[in-house]
Amino acid sequence: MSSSQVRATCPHDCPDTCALLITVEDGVATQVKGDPDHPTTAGVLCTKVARYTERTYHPDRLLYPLRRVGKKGEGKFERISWDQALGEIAARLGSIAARDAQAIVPYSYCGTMGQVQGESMSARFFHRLGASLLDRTICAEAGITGYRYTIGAGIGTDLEQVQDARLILIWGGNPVASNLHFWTRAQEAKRHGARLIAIDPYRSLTAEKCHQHIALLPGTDAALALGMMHVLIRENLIDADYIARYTLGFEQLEERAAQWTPERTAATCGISVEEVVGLAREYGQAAQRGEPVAIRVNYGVQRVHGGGMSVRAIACLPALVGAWRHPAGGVQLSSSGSFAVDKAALRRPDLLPNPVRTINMTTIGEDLLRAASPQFGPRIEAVIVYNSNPLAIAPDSGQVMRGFAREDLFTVVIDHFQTDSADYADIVLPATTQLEHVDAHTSYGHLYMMANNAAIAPLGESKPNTEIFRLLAARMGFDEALFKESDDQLAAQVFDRKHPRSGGVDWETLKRTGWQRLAMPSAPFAQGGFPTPSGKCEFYSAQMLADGLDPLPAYIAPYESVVSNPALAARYPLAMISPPARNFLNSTFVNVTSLRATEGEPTLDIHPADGAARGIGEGAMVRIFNDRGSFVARARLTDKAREGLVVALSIWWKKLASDGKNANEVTSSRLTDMGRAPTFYDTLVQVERLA
Ligand SMILES: Nc1nc2c(c(=O)[nH]1)N[C@H]1C(S)=C(S)[C@@H](COP(=O)(O)OP(=O)(O)OC[C@H]3O[C@@H](n4cnc5c(=O)[nH]c(N)nc54)[C@H](O)[C@@H]3O)O[C@H]1N2
Ligand SMILES: Nc1nc2c(c(=O)[nH]1)N[C@H]1C(S)=C(S)[C@@H](COP(=O)(O)OP(=O)(O)OC[C@H]3O[C@@H](n4cnc5c(=O)[nH]c(N)nc54)[C@H](O)[C@@H]3O)O[C@H]1N2
Ligand SMILES: [Mo]
Repeated sequence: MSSSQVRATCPHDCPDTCALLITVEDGVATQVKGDPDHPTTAGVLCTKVARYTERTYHPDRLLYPLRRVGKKGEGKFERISWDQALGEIAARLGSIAARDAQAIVPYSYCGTMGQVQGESMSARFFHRLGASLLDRTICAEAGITGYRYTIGAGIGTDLEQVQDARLILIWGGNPVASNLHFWTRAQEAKRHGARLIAIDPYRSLTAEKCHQHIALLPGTDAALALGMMHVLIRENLIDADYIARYTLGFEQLEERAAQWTPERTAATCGISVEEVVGLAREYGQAAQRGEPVAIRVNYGVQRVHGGGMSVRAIACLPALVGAWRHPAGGVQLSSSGSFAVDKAALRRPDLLPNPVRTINMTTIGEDLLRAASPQFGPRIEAVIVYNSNPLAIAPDSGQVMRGFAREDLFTVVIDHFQTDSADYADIVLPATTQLEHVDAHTSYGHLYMMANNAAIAPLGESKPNTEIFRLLAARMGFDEALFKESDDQLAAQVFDRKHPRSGGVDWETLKRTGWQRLAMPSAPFAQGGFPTPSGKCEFYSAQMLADGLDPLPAYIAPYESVVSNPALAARYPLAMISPPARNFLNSTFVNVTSLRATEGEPTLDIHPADGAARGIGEGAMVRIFNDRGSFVARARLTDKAREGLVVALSIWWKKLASDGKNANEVTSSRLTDMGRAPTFYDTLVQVERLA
């Protein structure tokens, strides 16, 4: 028997990007472990990825190309050969492109975070074709845009320093579920006496383990940050020296914050005046004592109308109190901006024959239903889906479903499984998993460049995304050499070796070692050096003004709340959020039996008072609805959800729910204040007991 260990990287959309060791015996992957030597993975994996082999060798893996034989959405398919599949796709795309290639739309997100199996060969293909571009906004664009205006780039507190913080605000994140290796370090800090405060409308798995939980109303985080600024400035808990040297616009910020008295803040956020004042004092006083104070702001705060502003307001706080002076202080939203990725080399935007339109993935439902017009351009005639499951994950799902159900639409879905989206495909193509292909990874939670080696041969006739687009390019007659580059050649172009932070990384070496830390210091802004236009932390942003936004941090009310839309709230009085369930990764892993068994079935957490008012008892089946649609879940009466709030942990596969629907039936496709991003957590609903 032959046995070996292969260095790999977790490909999933999670900040932790773990280093993996795969045990392979006689060509079969038998175990997936966390690399004990990788500093942030530290030998520990989440339950999901520890079961990676269960997903890879799942009996439902797609192993052959398929052609739809039933109606769209019905899920009836027949096996075809690769030759037939590629021939049909190339013929169809070719005839559409002969009229206007912009009628073809790629639809992809982060099923894999790999730079190679993500956007490399696929981007080259679509650019060369002249297809519409895709605005990949479904997750983080609001928050990262607000962060960039303020800090300059996705650079923040180094995860490897967090254990030394004395106060940690966990703001709109649930790291127990969604950022485990941050949580490990936060707990270490806690053991050394640090205070942990969760700011979250819901008592999440994380909030219940913090010293304090501030349960504000969804979408009101900017108000809380402004209220904190008010108290910090009024009580002189600020770092005047840091402000003078390294920030821009303090006077204007002071004026703005003056408007946010603790009373106004408390009323806006639905919390007490003591909570506002107490939070600001704790934060400011710890900083004044010279203690490292850290904020982990996460994407949970930015899935609302004012989501960009929420992140921006929070990102101002560390500069105000001088928290950046410490390696363990500051704020982290994402570390993605720390990496120098040569996207132009990978994706070749220079191949675009002429300027083309951009379709926003968040509004795919609306756009699929749109007619041709001078503003919109041609009607969408073909969608190629890979690394994503739009039928389950995109907002206003009823509309998305009607769009994908169009008989005249040609849809290709490339995936590991017959997802909700694959049921609407004309052709389904089987993709390889991370164990079967090569890739190179950045991270949005740590500072390591990562390599993924293929551990096993592709299962069945599955192929890497890259190979599929290589073959399609050949069928379309794209014969440039860049369509023949191997995955190793692509991977070698991922990290810009000449960039000082890349530390001269070499792909062959990285494949052997698995990972290499970026050459950058912790405490990135101890002496200013913010990558903003002014080089300072911008409390006032001229760029925002130029972009038509308020140049100062501001509170923007949710679209749908009791205060901002009382007429709507009269019919739909409950705010609904649908954050990730611990055992799923977006809609990935929902079909892994052991993980789904742990989550049970779609649930709705509802406060006992809200339940009682509707005659809903523990365990009752309920219907959650608004004008956009409805779905069914089992009620859990719990004060984890504050009164007026309901929580539907997500993202379920529709076909694995009793009613064939999920929480996105009721979410809206309206966009955030900046970044053109979704507002999943800005949703009013009503709930009723099912007869
Ligand atoms: N297990 C698991 N891990 C994951 C994922 C997963 O699906 N499952 N998804 C991955 C992905 S793609 C992402 S983007 C991240 C997301 O992970 P996080 O950034 O942690 O964000 P969310 O899970 O969206 O929400 C986290 C918390 O924000 C709270 N929240 C909701 N609305 C608000 C609000 O208006 N204000 C505040 N302060 N809090 C609010 C929710 O109640 C929730 O507890 O996690 C990644 N990791
Ligand atoms: N209601 C609600 N909706 C949400 C969210 C929420 O919190 N609430 N969160 C939003 C967020 S933060 C995000 S990031 C999006 C996530 O949305 P998506 O990025 O679409 O994520 P997944 O649902 O996990 O779907 C990824 C798909 O890619 C496939 N895949 C994985 N690797 C490969 C590969 O190598 N090749 C190919 N071809 N396919 C592969 C997987 O099998 C899976 O079916 O969902 C958003 N939707
Ligand atoms: Mo995400």
